[in-house]
Amino acid sequence: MTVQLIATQPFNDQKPGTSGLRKRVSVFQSPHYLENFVQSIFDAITAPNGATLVLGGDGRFHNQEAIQIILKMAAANGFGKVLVGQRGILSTPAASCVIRKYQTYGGIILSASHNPGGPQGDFGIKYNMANGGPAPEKVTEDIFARSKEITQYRIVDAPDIALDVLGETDLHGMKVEVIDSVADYAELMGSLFDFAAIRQLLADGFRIKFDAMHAVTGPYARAILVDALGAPADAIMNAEPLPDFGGGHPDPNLTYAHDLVEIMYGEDAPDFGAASDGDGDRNMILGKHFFVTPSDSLALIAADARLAPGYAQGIAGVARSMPTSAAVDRVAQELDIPCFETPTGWKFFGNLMDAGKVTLCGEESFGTGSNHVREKDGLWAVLFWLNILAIKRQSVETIVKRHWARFGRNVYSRHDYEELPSDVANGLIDHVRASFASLTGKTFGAYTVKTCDDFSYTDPVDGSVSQKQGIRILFEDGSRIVFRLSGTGTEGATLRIYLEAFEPDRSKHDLDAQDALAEMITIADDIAGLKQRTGREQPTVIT
Ligand code: G16
Repeated sequence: MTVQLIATQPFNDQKPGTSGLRKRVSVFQSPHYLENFVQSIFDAITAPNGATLVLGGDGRFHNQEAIQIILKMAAANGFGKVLVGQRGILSTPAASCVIRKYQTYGGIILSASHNPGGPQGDFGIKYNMANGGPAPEKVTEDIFARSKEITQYRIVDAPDIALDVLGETDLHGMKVEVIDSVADYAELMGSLFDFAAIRQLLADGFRIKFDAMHAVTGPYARAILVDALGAPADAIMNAEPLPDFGGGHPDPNLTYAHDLVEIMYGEDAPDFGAASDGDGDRNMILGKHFFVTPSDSLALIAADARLAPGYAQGIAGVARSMPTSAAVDRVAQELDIPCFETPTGWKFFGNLMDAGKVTLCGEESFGTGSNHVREKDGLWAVLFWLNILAIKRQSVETIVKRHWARFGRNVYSRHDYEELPSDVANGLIDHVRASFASLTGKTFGAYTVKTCDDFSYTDPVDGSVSQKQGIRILFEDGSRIVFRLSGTGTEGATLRIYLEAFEPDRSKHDLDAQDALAEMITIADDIAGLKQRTGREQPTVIT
């Protein structure tokens, strides 16, 4: 076995987005592409000789090949040990859990999350720090800077390592330890939630359906929901992880998790439904014929956090991304705890959690989590809901409606326009930005614009500033429209429009969100010239 120095040339497109570098599989398969980025990570993080790394991915197409390359590069770059999930698999929250539990230097996670997989699909890679969370912007900028000047990478010339059997192997002096992908994570969940109460709820006939979408959470859900909590095996659907997610789009929302949605809105629907995404960090929560928005889910969990043993002492504070609805702000106000508003991207929560300022965090993009790890966590959210349901013994719909009756309802929806030509999307954003002065004070039907801005965030812990994180049009009555371009797409640009209105009147809480927001939807079109600029009559996805 020898260390090889391979000459290479920089690629100019390795700038990490909202969550790491995501590209088509074919891009990652092109010569030196993955290797350049991995070497750029290793150069940027300057780990001491002999450091330990965690490595795993969501099992999508190209996962195995990439794991082998990264192991050989880690050995050539002086790492002492790599903890790798069995068969190269670790859900994103499980990777975060393992990094924290074994106090490793950091970890590499291979995932393009909710983006489709397979040879024509997407692949992704990101670096997580010793706290278990995604690298902050300062580090991703260093990685990007290295990727623009790289001239060579280091790799060991060695045969592939077997990853199906647990145990330790030597790779050019570096230990490769294959670990159980599920065990550490399942143990952590058992320490946070009232498993006995959930087991009793299920034994009493409460029916659940969890859609793993042929992605990474199948084995985790089986170990926890079926083996530990006693749910029947058929409570989990699409449980077998597949490299192409069975041809589906592993994004747990009303459009892409349609199999589950049909069941939950059909005859004889189960009492509780949930789905997770490609790498297990997102969640969607459903009741019988009822959808819980991620923003409401966060607010509800915050309000009832004390029902779960891991949070029985109360929560220190909450944080949400700017486009997430202000439902959780109202709960924070009543609990008299701080509430932080950050840019989109889980990495912005890390400092707040490390500093003990917040316990719970969430995003409208189907992400909810807490300081138990430093990633959002799909199954954690499912277990939190089951814990609450096991204690309250009310339906999902009743719990949500009682929450609205108490706090008021932040009516909310997100409209996505996927795969727009980049110039069209950028033109639209520039146009709205250029209209700030003329919009302020303008009245559209029942709504008057109070102010407009480009959201900017100063991290209260390290003082770092992130600018241009989305355009906010704020109305006099507290309603708002936010325009933002996604940072996770791989093809063209995805425009996201976030719509929110506050409804204190209980008699109107049953209205469908699209109906309640109809006027705002028209105003968004007026302000941005949506239909005319995009040539689209409808959004691609409505959540
Ligand atoms: C990632 C980030 C999230 C973010 C989401 C959507 O999630 O971790 O913090 O909210 O993307 O980002 P965007 O609106 O820029 O597409 P995931 O599940 O894809 O890792």
